Amino acid sequence: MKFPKDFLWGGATAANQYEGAWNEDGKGPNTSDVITNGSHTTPRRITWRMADGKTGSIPMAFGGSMEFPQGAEPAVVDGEYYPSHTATDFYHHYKEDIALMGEMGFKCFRMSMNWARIYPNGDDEQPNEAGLRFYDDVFDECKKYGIEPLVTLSHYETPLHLAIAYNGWTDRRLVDFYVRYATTVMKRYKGKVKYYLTFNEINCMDMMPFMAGGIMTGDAQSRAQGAHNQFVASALTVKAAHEIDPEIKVGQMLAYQPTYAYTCDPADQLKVMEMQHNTLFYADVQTGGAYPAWRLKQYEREGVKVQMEPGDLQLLKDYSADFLSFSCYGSSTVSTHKEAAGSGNMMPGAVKNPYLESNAWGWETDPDCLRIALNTLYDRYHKPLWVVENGIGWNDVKEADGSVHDSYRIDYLRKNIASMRDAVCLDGIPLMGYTMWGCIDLVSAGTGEMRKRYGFVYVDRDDKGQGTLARSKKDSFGWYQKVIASDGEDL
Ligand code: BGP
Repeated sequence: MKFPKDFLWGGATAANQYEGAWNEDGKGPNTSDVITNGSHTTPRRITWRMADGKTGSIPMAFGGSMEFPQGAEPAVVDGEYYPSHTATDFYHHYKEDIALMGEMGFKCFRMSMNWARIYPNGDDEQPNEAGLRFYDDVFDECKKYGIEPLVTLSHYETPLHLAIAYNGWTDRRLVDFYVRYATTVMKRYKGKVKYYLTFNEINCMDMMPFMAGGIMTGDAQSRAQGAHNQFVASALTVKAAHEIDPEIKVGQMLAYQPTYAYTCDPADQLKVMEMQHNTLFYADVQTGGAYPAWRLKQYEREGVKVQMEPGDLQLLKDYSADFLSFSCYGSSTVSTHKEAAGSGNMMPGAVKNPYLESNAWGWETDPDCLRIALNTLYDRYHKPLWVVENGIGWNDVKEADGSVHDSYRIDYLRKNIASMRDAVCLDGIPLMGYTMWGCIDLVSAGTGEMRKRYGFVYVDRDDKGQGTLARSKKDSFGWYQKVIASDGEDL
């Protein structure tokens, strides 16, 4: 069995984890630039400064509320280490990296554009020409190798000024700032970029409002308002895109994983339903075009009042996403019987699935997750899909001769791609492409570590930011090259 000829094979990255050059050529700071390193046992921290110069930090809470001390503003603090500041330096290595992607046979490169590189404060009147020129160069380089860019407009970053002065996406004015930014780039790169994603893993607004929306308050009201404003911004971006160039397709990007019940107790099935609802709410609105009744009831019960402007609901309906893309690394298992073990791919409350293996960070690998995810999402939304993140984090070892023997990665990808192939060839799911996460090594979003590597290409850099940044091919590099060349037949 083979994938269609026009299937967009490739890899995925994000500016704040890959690009570096955080304060070069007029770029402003963004929210990810004030988040320190962590590990799989210690959370990353958001650093702050007071007007009197006092500094400190708060842990990046997952799912909970965040409390900055009164008067504290998130800021870059001397003596701290911030992984995003140099990351793996795509900014100065883009030619080399894109050549490596070309050598693997990539048809597509998912990257994000750094909003603060284009509008340094977010609310500026004029864009930063040097920032625009950098992405022109990147897209020209992609074109040389016949690689189609897929651009995420905001991947876990918001210009820092918008967090401080507006409390991020809780403020409706961000809609205008974002649409100005999106319109600027869609016009500038007309003919060069056909595919855009509006917000990376938009549903992570619920778990990480600072990362997903520059929001400094973690309460339910702030998160709901932040999500609504992002939905409106997405719809207006779809509208603008179609006016600028009917060829442009704008997709939603959702963090998705199948959720299983630990037992056949109906109470466990209800738990699954609740977890799936929490995730799919975001796709119901952005791709489906309407708020689901159950969520409105929940807001009512919790006293959450989302401020909507007249016409918002019609806008969401008229300009829903053209396609639905998602990240999927494995699955998650929930139970009302067992104490949550804290494992299972970032899903709070998940328990260990006895049938599955996991990596050193407790992320379970599930050979059937993609087929299940693709069928579930297509059954519900009937729109083209795109797997824009999938892969496995591993503390790879580079041998003295520069080689990296990552057979575990090949094994993971082989099973996952086979599952995706079944969805396409046996179930008839319209799948646009597949971009493996972190195709060139980059820093981890969850922990800030460098050792949690995903790539086909190793980058010499450690958890403290030391290393030559030299690139070397892992065993999986040649394997993926062969997969692409055979249209996914030779796994
Ligand atoms: C997704 C994010 C990515 C990425 C990936 C792996 O949730 O969209 O930015 O990093 O997960 O996660 P981590 O880096 O924590 O291993």
